[in-house]
Amino acid sequence: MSTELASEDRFLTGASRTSARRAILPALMAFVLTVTAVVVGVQAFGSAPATVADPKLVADPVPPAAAGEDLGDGTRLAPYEVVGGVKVFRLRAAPINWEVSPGNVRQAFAYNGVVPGPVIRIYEGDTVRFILQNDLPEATALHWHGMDLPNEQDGVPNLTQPEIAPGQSYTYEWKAISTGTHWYHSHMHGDQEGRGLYGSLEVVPRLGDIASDRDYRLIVGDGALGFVFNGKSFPATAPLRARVGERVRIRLIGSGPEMIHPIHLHGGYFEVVAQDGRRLPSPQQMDTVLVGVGQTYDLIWTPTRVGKWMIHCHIFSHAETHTGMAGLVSIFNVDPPTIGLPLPLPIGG
Ligand SMILES: [Cu+2]
Repeated sequence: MSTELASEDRFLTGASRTSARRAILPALMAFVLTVTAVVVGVQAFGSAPATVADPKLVADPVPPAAAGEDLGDGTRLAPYEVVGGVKVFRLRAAPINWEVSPGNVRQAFAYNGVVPGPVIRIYEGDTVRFILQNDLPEATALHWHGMDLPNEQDGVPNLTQPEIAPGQSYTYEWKAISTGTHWYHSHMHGDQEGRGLYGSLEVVPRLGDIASDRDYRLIVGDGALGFVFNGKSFPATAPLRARVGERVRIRLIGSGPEMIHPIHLHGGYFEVVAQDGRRLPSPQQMDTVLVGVGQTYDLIWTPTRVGKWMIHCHIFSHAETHTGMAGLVSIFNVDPPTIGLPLPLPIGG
């Protein structure tokens, strides 16, 4: 009960706080007792369907088109509309049946019907609004990881906002100040994020972004969906395309929720050019980077040879089975250059 009182007290400010507390305390206690009784009753009544993989719980499927343009890495760009100068995004959290790899269907939670949720790409200085509809069988809240924003928009249930109950919607609004590669995710319970409630949040700097010919993201997951890149386990991970000589940007995002993964790229080194959205003053050359939960890294890779080059977690139980590769593996299909590079000398006359 003391937690409930403290929670209510947060919404009172300034000189009104003491007198208001004195006046409303008895009524508040009665109210809290009533609410607690109702909540306990609802939880007892509703606990069984919330924890069982019941097909009836799966909401109406969301057509993938609602999640926007395919970015070529298994993710989709979030569509938005501009209302009074504000970019307005709509996100619907709902249970879905998600095929992690052929024949491996899990009950997932998803934003707009896809895992990861759609990629939110905005510009520094944009004012953005997110209308989140909760069609999950349980409460939720949405956190904007890495964003510099007002505390009440931070998306932490029972700290900066009330929980968003099933069937309710909630609106967030903030101005994009932090730039670079970040992400968004459920901040409710430990398992909502691992079941698919996360996505890439990319803020393009007004003064110029990291130059690249290709822009891919790989969100690393190790929760209820197993070991997944962008919601898929190899061989279902999206094949990535590049050409020799191109600057390929790879945004690695550690969504966890549990583990640290050494992500290794075959075919030479890459440069780590940003961490947690911040440009590094001295990019580092590596072939393996350790991606912890909550971290993001921006890599630039310039392929020098044609072929099929793996990018994978180097903990083999996260990427291999006795019957072949599975889990955290994606393949870069590198084609010859089109222009701009000298072609190999012809053999013979
Ligand atoms: Cu791993």
